[in-house]
Amino acid sequence: MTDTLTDPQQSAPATRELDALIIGAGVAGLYQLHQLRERGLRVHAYDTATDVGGTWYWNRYPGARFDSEAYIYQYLFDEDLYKNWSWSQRFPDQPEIERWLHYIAETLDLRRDISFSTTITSAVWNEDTGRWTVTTNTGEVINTQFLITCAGMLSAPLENVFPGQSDFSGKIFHTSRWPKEDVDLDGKRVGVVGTGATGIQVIQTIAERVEELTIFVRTPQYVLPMRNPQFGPDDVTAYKDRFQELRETLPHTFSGFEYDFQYVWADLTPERRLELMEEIYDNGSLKMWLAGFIEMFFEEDVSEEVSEFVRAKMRDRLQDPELIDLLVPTDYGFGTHRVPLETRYLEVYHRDNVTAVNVRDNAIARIVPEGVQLADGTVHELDVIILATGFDAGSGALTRIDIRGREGRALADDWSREIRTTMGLMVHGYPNLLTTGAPLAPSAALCNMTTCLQQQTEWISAALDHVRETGAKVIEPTAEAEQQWVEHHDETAGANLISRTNSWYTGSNVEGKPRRVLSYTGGVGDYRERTLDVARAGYKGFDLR
Ligand code: NA7
Repeated sequence: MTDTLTDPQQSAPATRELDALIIGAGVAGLYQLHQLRERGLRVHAYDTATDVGGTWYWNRYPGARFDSEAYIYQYLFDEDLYKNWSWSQRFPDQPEIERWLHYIAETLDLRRDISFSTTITSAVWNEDTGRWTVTTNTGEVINTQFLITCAGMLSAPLENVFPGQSDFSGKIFHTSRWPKEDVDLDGKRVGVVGTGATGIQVIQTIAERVEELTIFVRTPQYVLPMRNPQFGPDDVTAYKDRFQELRETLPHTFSGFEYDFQYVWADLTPERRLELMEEIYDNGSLKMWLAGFIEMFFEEDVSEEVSEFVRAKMRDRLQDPELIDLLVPTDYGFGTHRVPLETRYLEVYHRDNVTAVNVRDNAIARIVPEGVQLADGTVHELDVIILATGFDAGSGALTRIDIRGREGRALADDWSREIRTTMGLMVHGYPNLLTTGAPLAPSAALCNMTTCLQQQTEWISAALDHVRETGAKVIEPTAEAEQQWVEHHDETAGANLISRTNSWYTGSNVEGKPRRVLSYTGGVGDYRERTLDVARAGYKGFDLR
């Protein structure tokens, strides 16, 4: 670290000089930091949180847990690191996941190169020096060659959703800003807005504890029951014995999970299809979605048949026609947005202390001091409001930072018109900015995040090696390469029923956000090959200077 390095575009002198600055100390940031430090780069990570964990630091709401099997969510780059950690169950809860990430940080001794409680507020590219000037909320100014964002795909919460929130006389919590200290919900009248993957986990967890639970339902979800056995020593040994197999297979599957599509719908008799659906459904995992029948993403009649199978399961559990009307989706296909796993979620609606409020046609108008007011004037009186209202996905984490590229362009402006990237890894006009979990790559929506983030961070490390080996200082995708990727991405997405459904997958959950399927839908293995092809071709489509 040097004391003063003045950047011509900034008045404040830089206090730290780096080869690479990493934004975020979650799953991606930790591994990226480790990789670059191993290479001898001067690298430092920054995180708003007080500790490591990213998603698993912020989402500490009641009931937060994996929908990925724990043993595939781990890093696979080091066998000892993998095997010296043991999970207690197939889909562990947030506290256990956070402990695992602490174990990673401690084993790799990462905390010494992370500044916590520090938010990156701006990053300005200087074409003359070929470096970024980065500023934090604590007044630090950092001069860095590479800026690597590991800021999360689902990390920019939609917190101010309703007018009048500050007038509420009780407490409002967004699920991803849940306090570390215990929140007392016992004996309280609690309202939950949002029935996505998060809302479902909260609802099924708190229903028994609270005095009254009011659930505001707008769009119902297809849900799958989770099978979540505890792991005894034999189970742990068994999955650890699969380390090599997992390492070899996960990066090449469609979704980065241990299972993959294996049936051809057209080759199966109706009886066999049903038999297979029952079998896959009973697996109690996301297999029904990510390794059932790939045709359901493309062909309306297959989508309808699989959707109807899941609807029938839901109807069986709900029985009540009013609840069926409210909670069983009919206007979009199964799997065209995130499918949550759940544990007795639907049964919650049968409880005496639970009221389901349909806000599809009678929307939430505002928050008033007593509670939630609907468009028709009805007020639901509450002590606590839980907003499980989701995120400005993919782009939000980056547009909330003032990122200025070549010729002063602003990423927030560019992406307010059209969200574009090159393979989700770089953006034309923003040299030496490398992104993980960003739009147009296969993150979160259809991917086991750790599989994708390991692959992306490894690609980034290799790209930085290449730049350094060639003696160049700067790497940037060409406009043509970016256009090609955007076209390929859109073509892939356009063939898919996902593009027709409204959810964060298409950006439709944020007012004014340009619509585009945010995640690459061509498959994790396919994406990996495409990004490796670019590298093998000497970073074809990237300018090195
Ligand atoms: P999601 O999946 O975006 O869900 C947000 C929920 O909040 C969804 O049910 C929304 O209904 C609801 N919502 C948002 N605004 C409103 C208003 N104004 N009125 C009523 N309901 C509203 O977020 P999650 O946190 O559950 O999950 C995000 C990802 O995190 C998930 O996919 C996993 O990958 C992990 P809507 O559907 O818009 O009608």
